[in-house]
Amino acid sequence: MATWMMISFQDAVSPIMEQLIMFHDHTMMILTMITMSVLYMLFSLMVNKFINRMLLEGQLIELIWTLLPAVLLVIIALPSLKILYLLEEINKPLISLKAIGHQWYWSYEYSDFKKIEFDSYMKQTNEISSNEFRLIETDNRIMLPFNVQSRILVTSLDVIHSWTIPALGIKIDGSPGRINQGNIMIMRPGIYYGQCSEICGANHSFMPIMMESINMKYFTNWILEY
Ligand SMILES: *[C@@H]1O[C@H](CO)[C@@H](O)[C@H](O)[C@H]1NC(C)=O
Ligand SMILES: [Cu+2]
Repeated sequence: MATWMMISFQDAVSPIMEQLIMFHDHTMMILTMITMSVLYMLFSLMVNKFINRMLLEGQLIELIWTLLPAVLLVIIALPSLKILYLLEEINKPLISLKAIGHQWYWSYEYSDFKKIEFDSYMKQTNEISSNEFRLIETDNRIMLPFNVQSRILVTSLDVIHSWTIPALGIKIDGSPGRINQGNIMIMRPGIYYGQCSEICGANHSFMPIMMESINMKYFTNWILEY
């Protein structure tokens, strides 16, 4: 869940975001290792008193400092590519949610069941209650059940927007005249937030995304009673 004073990632609520966080940790370990050894070498160069003015070449050391970075790059590239292709994977989604970007709000459609359509505007600061988050709460939430394969279709009616929920590891551009598809698999109930992520005009910062994840029974009730 998003809370105050967070500096790192939110907890993952989808398998893909778990993979992304693990990949981030893996890459950070390699980065720390490189930074520390470079700093050590810089420091020891400054303090030691050895000189070797006649040095022209050293085949072995050159081989090592060429091959080692190459191997490190492969170790980063392989899991990165794996997740990149996993992001595009989609497996018989049960529910399709359409998100349409407008200047400056999102509108949503659930057309699998009956024609459910609504706009989702940011709540102004004077409208929120004390348990809500400023600039990220919306008047109408999107609902989706957890532990179900769903699909998000993103498009736009004016300029390019980008629909994202970081906790789900999803970021999809909404371009006018195109429909982009993404896969949603929420693991837990909860409320997840996101913000438009493509500069789309004056009120770009004020078109947040808010999703509530509930169980299938409540979700069907919500659909039936809409
Ligand atoms: C942006 O939103 C604010 C607050 O809702 C509104 O007063 C303002 O007119 C909007 N700006 C534009 C350019 O529409
Ligand atoms: Cu935007």
